[in-house]
Amino acid sequence: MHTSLSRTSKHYLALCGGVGGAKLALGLAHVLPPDQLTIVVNTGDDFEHLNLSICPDIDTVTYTLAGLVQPDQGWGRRDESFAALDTVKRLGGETWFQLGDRDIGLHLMRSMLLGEGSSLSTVTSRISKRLGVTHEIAPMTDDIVRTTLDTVSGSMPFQHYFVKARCAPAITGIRYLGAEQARISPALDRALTDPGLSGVFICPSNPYLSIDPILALPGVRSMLADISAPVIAVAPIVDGQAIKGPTAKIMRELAIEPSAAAVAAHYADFLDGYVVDASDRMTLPDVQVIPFGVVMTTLADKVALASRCLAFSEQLAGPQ
Ligand code: FO1
Repeated sequence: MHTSLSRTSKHYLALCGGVGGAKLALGLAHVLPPDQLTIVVNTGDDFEHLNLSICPDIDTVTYTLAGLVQPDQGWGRRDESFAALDTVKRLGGETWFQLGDRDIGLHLMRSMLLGEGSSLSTVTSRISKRLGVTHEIAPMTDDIVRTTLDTVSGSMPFQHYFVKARCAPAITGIRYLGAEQARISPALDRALTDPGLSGVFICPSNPYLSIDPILALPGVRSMLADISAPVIAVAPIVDGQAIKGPTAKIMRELAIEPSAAAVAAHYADFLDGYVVDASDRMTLPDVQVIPFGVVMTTLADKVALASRCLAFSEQLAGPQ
């Protein structure tokens, strides 16, 4: 694990949300050594629930890289039990958010450590290392940012919209409360200012719910536009359909035609390379587009896509 402030070797940064992003992050962790990759994760989904500090995207990435994730749903722990939640139910508490017993153990530790004054970066690093992850996983910020959905049924915090309301209410707007005042995390700052930064990968996460909270932090968009390292995004949409989750539905509700091209347009101010499914081949001004299998089902798919992203970034960077 790299902790030094100056790096001499190549270094890569991945920006990601939960399930979809974690798949590419896992692939990248297979093709890059721990001292060459920083994975920075969205925290706009975080919330306080049952007095616990819950960071679903950080935990999804951590469990995925630790080999502990529930493989079918892509979040939460494998081999999970729900005895604690049964007790919450019996006592009349809220049970709409499925917290398993093993998962709750992590939330207890994080809540305690944050309560003692540790930063989310420190706590995330400690938890991921203790679970056996050797690559650096960091929050986008140590400050509080909360994604809030304005919908036809009123405004709601992210998890209320995503889990409790099952993404059903039509969206009229998305806000990242606290983002304007937040500072980027030390790991994100280090990566973006590292002279050895050789590539940035925007994982195939929901652009509006998972990547935009990171881009909303002061300086991130402009730094991505200014860095010499290539910025490469992987399309989260294939042939107008979201690979996973409500991306296409949200785009329609925001009056954006759901397509891989529309996602590229959303990132246009900093994008250098774009990886799309073969069915979405396109030409874009100032962006090189390559076709590749972006639907990651097996570990081999994840590793192959990560390898292709890496080769693409080397090609875009040119001879060093
Ligand atoms: N997603 C659900 O759809 N339902 C749940 O009950 C749920 C519980 C949950 C608990 C811990 C955790 O780390 C993630 C959990 N997720 C659940 C996933 C999470 O809400 C979303 O995948 C992300 O926030 C979106 O990236």
